[in-house]
Formats: sequence, C-alpha cells, structure tokens
Amino acid sequence: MTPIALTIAGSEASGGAGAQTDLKTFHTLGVFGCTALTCIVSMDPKNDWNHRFVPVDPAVIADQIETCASVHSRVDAVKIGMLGTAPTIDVVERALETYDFPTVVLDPVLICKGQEFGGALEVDNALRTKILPRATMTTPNLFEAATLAGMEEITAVEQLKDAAKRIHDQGVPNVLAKAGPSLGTGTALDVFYDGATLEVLEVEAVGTERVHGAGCTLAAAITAELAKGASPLQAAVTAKEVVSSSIRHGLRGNMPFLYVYQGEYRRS
Ligand code: PXL
Repeated sequence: MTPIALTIAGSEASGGAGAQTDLKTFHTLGVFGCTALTCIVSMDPKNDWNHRFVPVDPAVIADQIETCASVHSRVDAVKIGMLGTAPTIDVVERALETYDFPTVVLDPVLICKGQEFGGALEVDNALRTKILPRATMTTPNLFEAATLAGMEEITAVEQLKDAAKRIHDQGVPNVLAKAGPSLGTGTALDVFYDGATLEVLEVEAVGTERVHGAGCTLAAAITAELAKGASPLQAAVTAKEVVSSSIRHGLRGNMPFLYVYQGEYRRS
C-alpha cells in the first residue's frame, strides 16, 4: 500500500520552501502527500524578500485536517512546519488530540522573516508547551535547539549533543538537532538522540551558504521515511542524503540564496 503523509504547513508561493517543498519531497520518496495549509507566505521582491504572512482561519485549518484524516484510510505520518500564530497552534493541538496520528514530525519553525518579535515569543512558548510534547520526532536548527533547550547559544558539537538531550528530556522521543555546515566542521553535521543512541551524523557539506527550503526538505524526508516504516535514525540518515541532493540540484533565481530541488534524488 502506498504510504500517506500529511503536512500541516505554510504555503511559500515560490515553491522553494513550506508545503510545496514537503509535497515534492514526499513524492520523490514514493509517498502520497496531502496538506493542511496554515498560512500563505509571499516573499516581497520590493522589500528584501521579506515574508508577507497571512494566517489561514483556524476553522479552515481544522477543516483541511478533517478532510485529510477522512479521505484516506490512514495517515501514516504527519509533518508540522510553520504554524506562525497562537490560534493556529491551538487548533493544531486539538487536531493532534482528535486524530491521534501515529507519527508526528515537528520542524519547530520559530521565527519567520517579517514576523514581529513580540508575537514570535508567544508563538515559541505555545509551540514548546502544546505541540512539542505531541511530536514523535523534532528537527530544530541551531537557533531553535538553543531556544528549546534553554541555552544561550550553541557553538560546538558537545553543546549540540547537550541540547538534543535536553529537548529529548522535555518528552520528545527522537531529536535531530541540526548544525548543518554551521559549526565549521567542513561537513553537514547533525546530532541524533533517542534516549539510548547518540549519533553524530555527518555528510560532506555541499557549501556553507544559507539554502532556502533545506530544513523543510529534511523534516519532510524524515516524515516520508517514517511513513514507509524506517526507524527514526535510518530516516534521518536518508533525509540527509535527500537534502544533499536537493542542494546540489538547487536553483539560483533572483533571490540572494539558493533554493532546493528534490526531483533529482534517486531512491536506491
Ligand atoms: O524554511 C522555513 C519556512 C517554512 N515554511 C514556510 C516558509 C519558510 C521560509 O521561508 O515560508 C511557509
């Protein structure tokens, strides 16, 4: 049976990140994708590609999740991306309670370019208390890992390991704390922790510049692999390969950063 994954995420119109990226990643990994859009992001070419952010009415988010959960005989895994507002977090929390999906991967997108910092803090706290405890796996980047772990900053691998453990101890069974190329190791380095196994996962770094949509691709690939029955560690290893391929085949348009393309990844 074809595995099915749902992404609860924002639309990023260009196709470089968000729900569009999630669907492409699911497809490339042989997983049927469906969506519940939480917000519409339109990057502004007249204002440094700032995010114009419009939340979707919470009732409409609930409707979309209801549709996905009802149309398909089962949803094997759910990815949660950008939620963006406290009312969105509330409605997603209720849906997770109602449908009790077997696998939930949380990409804890904390701040989005263009969001007010004041609002962002409220959203961070709501994400931590209402969604994080319902996730089976989470994929924070360096900034998000430091925030969720209550650390000042993370500048070394040992600190990243510590952050992964602290986030695990908040009730998330599997944590992939991501540094990517940011710790200067010459590799793309992430730390996996599941309470027993602590693994430093490294692949050759494709570059060091910021890549739009890489984090979405990683979490979506993990979701797809978990939907197919992979273990969390194996899902993380495969997802890093998918991200490397998507960066290697990334597109360079008019934005000052590369954006990912998943379509050249070949399953072996
Ligand atoms: O890459 C984080 C991200 C997630 N979701 C949406 C986005 C972005 C970044 O632009 O727009 C909708």
